[in-house]
Amino acid sequence: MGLGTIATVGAGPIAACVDEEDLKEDKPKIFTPDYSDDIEDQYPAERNPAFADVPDREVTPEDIAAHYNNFYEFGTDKTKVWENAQTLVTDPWTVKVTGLVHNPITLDLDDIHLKFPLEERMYRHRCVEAWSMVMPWTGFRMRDLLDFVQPMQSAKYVRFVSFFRPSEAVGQRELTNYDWPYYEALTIREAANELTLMGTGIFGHINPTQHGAPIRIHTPWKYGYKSIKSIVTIEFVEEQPETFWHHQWAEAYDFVSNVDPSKPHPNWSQATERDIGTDEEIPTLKYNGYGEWVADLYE
Ligand SMILES: Nc1nc2c(c(=O)[nH]1)N[C@H]1C(S)=C(S)[C@@H](COP(=O)(O)O)O[C@H]1N2
Ligand SMILES: [Mo]
Repeated sequence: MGLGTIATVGAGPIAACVDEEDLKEDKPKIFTPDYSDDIEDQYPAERNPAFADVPDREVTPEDIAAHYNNFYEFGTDKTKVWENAQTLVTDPWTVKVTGLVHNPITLDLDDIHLKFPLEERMYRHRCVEAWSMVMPWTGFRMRDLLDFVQPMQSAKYVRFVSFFRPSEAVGQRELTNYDWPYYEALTIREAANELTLMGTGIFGHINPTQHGAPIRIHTPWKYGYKSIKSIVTIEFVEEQPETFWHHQWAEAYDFVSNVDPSKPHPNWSQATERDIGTDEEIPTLKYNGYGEWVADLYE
């Protein structure tokens, strides 16, 4: 996993014979993009008491969460994504909200952080690869964006597209068997669900690039790949859209992709998961434990 460096450097007092400065040099760092003071003043946002913590789980240490990422635009080695992602320029940034809406809008970096009320929520995050984390995310409800743009009656799905900038993303240059840019989608009802967050920050500050700066989504009852990072387009459409991973391997990655311990991946069981913070193997929960919020969407 390559987490050895972090654990060594992060753990407790450093032995007297070790040059502390040298160790600091080697330590993976956490960089957050440098946005305006107005934006930075939004952090940390107030935590929503309904999602203040996750019962029976420990918060994943930030050092681990920030250096173990899936973001194929920056390669397939999860321990290198944080470093490779530093080449992505996220200021300026725009998100075009378009398609079947009465009020289309293009959000700039200020709008992303200032237009809708930000809050913090502790969420479980379950990757389809059977590992998980628990992290405090900052963001606004996708529902607030829906209220603003006013989807038309005919809009049934929301489609999200990430950036396409091969010059800034080594994975888009080298992983040529993928259908870039990354794209995902939700039904309108899923997008309007209380849980669905447009994620602008993590651990009380702006998203580091590896977590999807400046804006990504969080749908914590679904596998992590539905939570598309670094979005540039949000489009409201009538027909169910294709998605990046379904296009890649349809039998393994369906449109809905709700966390379900009883439905194995073609290559492994989904009954348990490894918490990458504690390294414990724990049972996977139906809807990742969020059934009370979302089960009615699927009845
Ligand atoms: N654009 C884009 N978004 C993405 C991915 C990706 O490769 N590209 N990977 C997904 C997967 S598989 C997971 S598990 C999460 C990881 O989010 P994190 O690195 O912030 O924990 O991002 C998701 N969003
Ligand atoms: Mo994932």
